[in-house]
Amino acid sequence: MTLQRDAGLLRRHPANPVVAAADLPYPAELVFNPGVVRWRGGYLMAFRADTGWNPGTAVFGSTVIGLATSEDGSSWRPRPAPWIDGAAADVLRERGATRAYDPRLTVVEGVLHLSFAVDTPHGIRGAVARVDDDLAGWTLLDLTVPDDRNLALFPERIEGLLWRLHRPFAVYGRGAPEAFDLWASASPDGVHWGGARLVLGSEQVPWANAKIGPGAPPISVAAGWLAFFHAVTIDAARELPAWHPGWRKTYTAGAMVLDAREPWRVLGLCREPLLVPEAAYEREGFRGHVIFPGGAVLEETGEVRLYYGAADTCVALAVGDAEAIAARCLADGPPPGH
Ligand code: BMA
Repeated sequence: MTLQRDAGLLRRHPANPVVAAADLPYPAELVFNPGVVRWRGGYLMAFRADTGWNPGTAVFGSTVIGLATSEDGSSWRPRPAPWIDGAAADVLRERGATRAYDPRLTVVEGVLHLSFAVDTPHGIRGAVARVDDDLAGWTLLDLTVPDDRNLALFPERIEGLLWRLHRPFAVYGRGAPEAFDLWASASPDGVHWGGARLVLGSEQVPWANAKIGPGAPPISVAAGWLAFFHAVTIDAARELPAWHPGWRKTYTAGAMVLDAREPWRVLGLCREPLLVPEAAYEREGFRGHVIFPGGAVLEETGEVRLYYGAADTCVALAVGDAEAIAARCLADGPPPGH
């Protein structure tokens, strides 16, 4: 499968990568997969940082979630110490967690929320947590049943309910390997979730031949919700540059518009990817050719800043016009039926 060119709706920021491992004041070989929100007049980022690369086993010894702050959204100051170590935090460790990673941040009704993936010996689970105002502590609200991850909360209640996008791993009953889809579910309180609806099947994304998953928490646009996602294309014949031996998956960013009141309904899907790995920092690293969007900030000017992990190695930023991206999704129309 040949990857299409990108839709030409985003520009990479000249300061890219905006956060790299060398910027961290603690040991890290990789810093990637950021969640970003506007917070207290500035910007707040949560990211994944890995250290202790073992070339023999091709795994990292430790994964943590770190925080960084910024006044302008492009120059970032990491905090002096890691924030969450999934293997050490009591509430996760007592549930058997071995690591926590891929954070997303959403301010819901003025309260900062964090969602992230948790590896456990009984499967991968998605966590939803409420964060204290001073960022010192957090309260776990929900851990999904396995296997599920890439949780992204909507920033507002819809018809009185909280909503999240997520990506369960339907290993049996789905046919093709890794044909995983994007779902939504709702909750009255952030603790009890249900009413799951399929949002987008991986087969509906024209440039993907494997799994898809939610990216950044959706942002509000005139027609509904603009939601960014990641989509995976595997070329079995082409090994990609990576420290990870045998890496063949290309991750791209895509966009769709969801209905304002029925957020599982896709009003428009941009038929071309929004970002395809092209820059050196997207093509080379721990896993080359990876763009993994986790944070979207809508500015008052209408500009959207999309923050993404690049090559599973650093954090990068691309900017565009939110309504223009939504308009392209709507012009392309809803995806063909499930
Ligand atoms: C996914 C997750 C992400 C990672 C991506 C690309 O399955 O593990 O953390 O960025 O793969 O390697």
